[in-house]
Amino acid sequence: MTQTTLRQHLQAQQTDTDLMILMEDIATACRMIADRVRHGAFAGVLGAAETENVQGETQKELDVISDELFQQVVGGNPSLAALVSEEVDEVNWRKTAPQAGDFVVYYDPLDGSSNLDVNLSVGTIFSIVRLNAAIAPEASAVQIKGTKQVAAGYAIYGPSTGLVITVGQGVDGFTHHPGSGEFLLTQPEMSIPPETKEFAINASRYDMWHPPVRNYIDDCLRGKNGPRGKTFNMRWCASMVADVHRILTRGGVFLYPADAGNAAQGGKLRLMYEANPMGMLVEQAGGASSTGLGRILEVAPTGHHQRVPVILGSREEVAVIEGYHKK
Ligand code: AHM
Ligand code: MG
Repeated sequence: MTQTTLRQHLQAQQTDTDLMILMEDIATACRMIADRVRHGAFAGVLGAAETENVQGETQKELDVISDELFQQVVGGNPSLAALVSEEVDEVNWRKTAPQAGDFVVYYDPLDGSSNLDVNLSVGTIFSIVRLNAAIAPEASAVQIKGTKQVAAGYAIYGPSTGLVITVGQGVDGFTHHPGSGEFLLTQPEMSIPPETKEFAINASRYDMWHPPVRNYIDDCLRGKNGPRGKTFNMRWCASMVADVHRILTRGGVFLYPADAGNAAQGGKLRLMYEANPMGMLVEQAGGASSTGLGRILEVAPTGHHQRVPVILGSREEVAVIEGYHKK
C-alpha cells in the first residue's frame, strides 16, 4: 500500500499553500461527515428533518448536520471569501471585503441523501474558485464559470471513505485509513477510457425525455443489431458521487438531462456544486462533460443554485450524445 498522504501529494504537485490548507480543511470536514454517516442509524439521524432546502426538497437530518459540520470546519479558513451550499439559500460570506487570492467554495454537503436509509453510498461534492480581483460581497459575484475552478473533488462514503480530487493536474483518488486518520493515495492518475458500453440514467423518466435523449437510449438498447452495433450495460445509483466514481474507475456515461418534468427549472442537478466540479474531474481524467449542446464548464451562471442538464463520462460517447442533440 502506498503511504503517500494527501498533504504529501499536494506538495508534490506544488500546490499553493493557501489552496493546500483549504483542501486539507475540506478533507477534515469530509472525515467528520463520514463519521456521522457511519453512526447515523445509532444516532437516529437517517430520516427527514422537518425542513426544506431552497430547492423545496425535504432535507434529511444528516443533510443539515453535514452542512453545519462543513461550515464549522471549512468556514474558519483564513483565505475563504464565501461558502455556497446546496442546503443554504444565501451566499455565506466569510469576509466583508474579499480580496484577490481569496477562495469561494461551492459544495453539496451530502449528495444522494435519499440513499441514506437504504445504506447505499453517498458523498460530499466541492468546487473551489480563486478570486482574481477584490469583489463586493454580493450574490452575483459568486456566479463564476466552471472554467475558473482551481480545484474540485468529492468524498464518497461507501464500503470505505474515499476522496477524489483535482487541482488541475489530473485526478487522484485517496482512501481514508482508519488507523492513521490520513487519506492515503490509492488510485493515482485516474483516467476514463474514451469509449464505453455502459450508460447511467434514471429510465423511469423515459416518458418525459426530449427526443435526443430518447433516441440515444433507444439506439443503445437495440444492442448489437441496432445502429450502435454493440450491447450496452446500464447502471443507476441515484447517487451522483457513486455513479461518477464508477465512471472514473471503469468508464461509462452519466446523463441527467433536462426533460418535460424538470425543464422549467433547467434540469435537476445544480451547476455550481454538482455539475461544475464533476465536470472538471471528468475532463481532468480525459473524459468530457456537456449539457448536450456545449461544455458544462463554459455555462455562464445566472444564479448560484442554477440547474443544468448533465452528460458526462467517456469522451467519445459524450460526443455521440452531443451528435443526437445536434441532429
Ligand atoms: P440531491 O443533491 O438532492 O441528493 O440530488 C442529487 C441526486 C444525485 O446524486 C443523483 O444523480 C440524482 O439526484 C438522482 O435523482 P433521481 O432520484 O431522479 O434518480
Ligand atoms: Mg446534490
